[in-house]
Amino acid sequence: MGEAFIERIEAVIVDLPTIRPHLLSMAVMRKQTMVIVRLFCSDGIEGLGEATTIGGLSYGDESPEGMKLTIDTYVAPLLQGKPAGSANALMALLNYHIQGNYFVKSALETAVLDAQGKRLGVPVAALLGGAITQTLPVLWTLASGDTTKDIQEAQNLISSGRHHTFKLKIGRNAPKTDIAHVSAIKATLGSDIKVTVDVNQAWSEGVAKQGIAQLQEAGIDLIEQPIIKSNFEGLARLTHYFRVPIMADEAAGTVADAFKLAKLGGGSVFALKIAKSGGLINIQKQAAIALGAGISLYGGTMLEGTIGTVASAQVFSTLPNLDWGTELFGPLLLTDDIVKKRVTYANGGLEIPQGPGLGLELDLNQVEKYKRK
Ligand code: MUC
Ligand code: MG
Repeated sequence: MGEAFIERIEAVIVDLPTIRPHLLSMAVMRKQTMVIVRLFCSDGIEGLGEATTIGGLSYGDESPEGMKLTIDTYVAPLLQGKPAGSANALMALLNYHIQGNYFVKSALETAVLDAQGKRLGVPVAALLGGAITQTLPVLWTLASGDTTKDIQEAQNLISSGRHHTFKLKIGRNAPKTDIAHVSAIKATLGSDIKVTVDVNQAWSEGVAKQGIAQLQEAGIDLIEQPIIKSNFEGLARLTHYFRVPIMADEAAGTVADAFKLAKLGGGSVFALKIAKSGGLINIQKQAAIALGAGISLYGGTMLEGTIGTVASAQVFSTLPNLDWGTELFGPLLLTDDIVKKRVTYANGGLEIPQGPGLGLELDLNQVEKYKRK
């Protein structure tokens, strides 16, 4: 049998309802939109990938509609007929012909790795050097916008054993209001429960200096992306100034961003996301930079559905310095799914599917139901 090649690539936009509105500083999510990539190969194997962003164009600079157009118009014709087995070769080709578009590249690379894993009968993590763990710790984000509801939600999740660490999204309200909200939640949950805060770039450096001082005082464990992503030096100043760890999220986009931040000391933790970095293989490159610089890692999410979440989990499971665990709870924010078997969350963690590739199967009836018409 000769080498398999790529026959066809399909991109489908799917809208799935969320269990409740999810409030971030820059957007309110009432549904999640994902672009599902189906990569059909000449040996009959299909690879799956996912390109998902948050709130249309309010978080990243690729929209679901734009990502589908990019795949249909530029990516599919470029990859059609090419050997399917080498993600490195295919990504080099994509990077040569297509600038930016990291979310799209991540989805394509995921589909190539999924197909190759299925072909060889191994999980994607095995193609990336092998997994260190088959489960990953997962926190939950409290983002209903209401302090009492958030506390109730956290207490229910603690007693069911599903999560024991929580992230709070702030930056929509005046700092004083947000800090009171965070402090009330932390005080109620107590010192055994870790609480982190994501400002999603909403504060100026001056406001951040005052706000973080109060959050540190309230016992918050980690501060995520307090200021605009382009202010690397400001992030370094805050990292040096405070005892509480500062995490770079939006700032730590690409491999080059990770290198520049590491050089400056911008952040003592990096939030890694396959969509920001342009794929799973780049996550390992960012992780190597962090390892060399003594920076801790956190497995981030673009609030992907099951395919993007499992792709992230496959690469995160290979990282030795994932000190802050992960936030791979995306599928739990959705009322329904498009895969045949949903992933399992228990005891504060995600069980990573161990089947070939991503270990997932698309449910075509569900895709039809939620597909944008
Ligand atoms: C972000 O910036 O971290 C991740 C979890 C969540 O609730 O929002 C995302 C985005
Ligand atoms: Mg964040």
